[in-house]
Amino acid sequence: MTPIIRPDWWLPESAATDESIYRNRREILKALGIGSVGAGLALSGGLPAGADTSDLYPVDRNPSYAATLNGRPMTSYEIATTYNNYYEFGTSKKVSANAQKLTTEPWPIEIGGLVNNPMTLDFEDLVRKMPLEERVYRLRCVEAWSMVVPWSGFPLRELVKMADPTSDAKYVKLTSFLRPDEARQQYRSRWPFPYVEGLELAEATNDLAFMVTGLYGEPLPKQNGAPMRLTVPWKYGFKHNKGITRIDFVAEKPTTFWMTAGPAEYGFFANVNPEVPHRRWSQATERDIGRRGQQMETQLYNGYAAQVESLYTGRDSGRDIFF
Ligand SMILES: Nc1nc2c(c(=O)[nH]1)N[C@H]1C(S)=C(S)[C@@H](COP(=O)(O)O)O[C@H]1N2
Ligand SMILES: [Mo]
Repeated sequence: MTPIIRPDWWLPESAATDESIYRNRREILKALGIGSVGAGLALSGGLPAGADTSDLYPVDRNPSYAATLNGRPMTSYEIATTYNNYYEFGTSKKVSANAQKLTTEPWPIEIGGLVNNPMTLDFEDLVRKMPLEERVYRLRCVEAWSMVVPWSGFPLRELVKMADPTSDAKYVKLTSFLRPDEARQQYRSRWPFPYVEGLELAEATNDLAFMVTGLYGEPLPKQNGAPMRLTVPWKYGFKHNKGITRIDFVAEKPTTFWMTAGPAEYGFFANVNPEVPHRRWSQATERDIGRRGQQMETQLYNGYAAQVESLYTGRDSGRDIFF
C-alpha cells in the first residue's frame, strides 16, 4: 500500500471530523489553489478518480441535508475511505489499495430501457450536466455498523427526468461495472457479478435518492465507488451500488446481486428497521465507526421516516417492505 502523507491540518484516525475543521480544510485547499487533485493524492494514497472533474468540487452544501442525528459527528475522511465494502475488490474492509486498479477514465454510462431518451455518455459529460450539491447523510450497513459522510452529487430524480421514462417503466435497475481484469474477484469468486441494484420509480424520485460523485469536497475515491455510486440513506448500505455503468428503466422488479447471492437473507427493499432482525443477527443497534464503534440505537428508516414513510403506506406488512 502506498504510504499516506498527511498534511498537518489533517485529523488523526481516531478523531471524528468536526464541522469547523472540515470547513477549514476546504478553505485551505481553495486558498492554496491546489484543488482536489493534490489533496486526493496525498490523502487517499492513490490516484483520485475523475481527475479531470476535480474542478467541480467543493460544491455548496444543501442545508436541508446538513443535520447529523442527535449531534452525531461526521466520520473522518480517513475512516470513510479505509473501511469499505466492495466485494469486487475483496471481502475484507481493506479494499482501498486494490480498488485503485479500476480505470475510471473514460467511464461510459448507458441509460436505456423504457425511456424516451436513451443515451450513452461519458461520466464526465453526465456530471457536468447535473446540478451538484453536498449532502451530509448517515449510512447504515446491514452488518450493523454506520457512519456519517458529506457526499457530493446530484438527485437521482434529475437523471430520471433527463431519461424521461415511459409509462410502462416501474423500476430503475442500476448495474455496476464488469471488468474482471481490473477487479480480480470477478474471476475468482462465486458472487453473481456484475453488482445490480434496483429501486421502485417512486423511490428513485424521492428527494433523498442521491447519485454520489464526490466525498468530503473531492471527487469520489475509487474505494467509495468512483466515478459514481448511489446513496439511498433510508436503506441498508448494500443498496448503494458503486461503480455504476448502466441505468435501465424496466417494468419488472430487478433481481439484485444480494437477492441472488443470499435469497434467504436479502430482499429487494432493504429498508432499515431496528425491529426486523437479519436472519443471523439483530438490527436493533449499530456501531458508529466514526466514534470507535460506539453503540447506538438504530432508527426506523435510518432516521429518515418523515421523508420516505409515504412511499410505503398501505402496504406496510412487515417483511414486504423491510426485506
Ligand atoms: N459494486 C458494489 N457496490 C457496493 C458494495 C459492493 O460490494 N459492490 N457494497 C455495498 C455495501 S454492503 C455497503 S455498506 C456500501 C459501503 O460504502 P462505503 O464503502 O463507501 O462506505 O457500499 C455498497 N456498494
Ligand atoms: Mo453493507
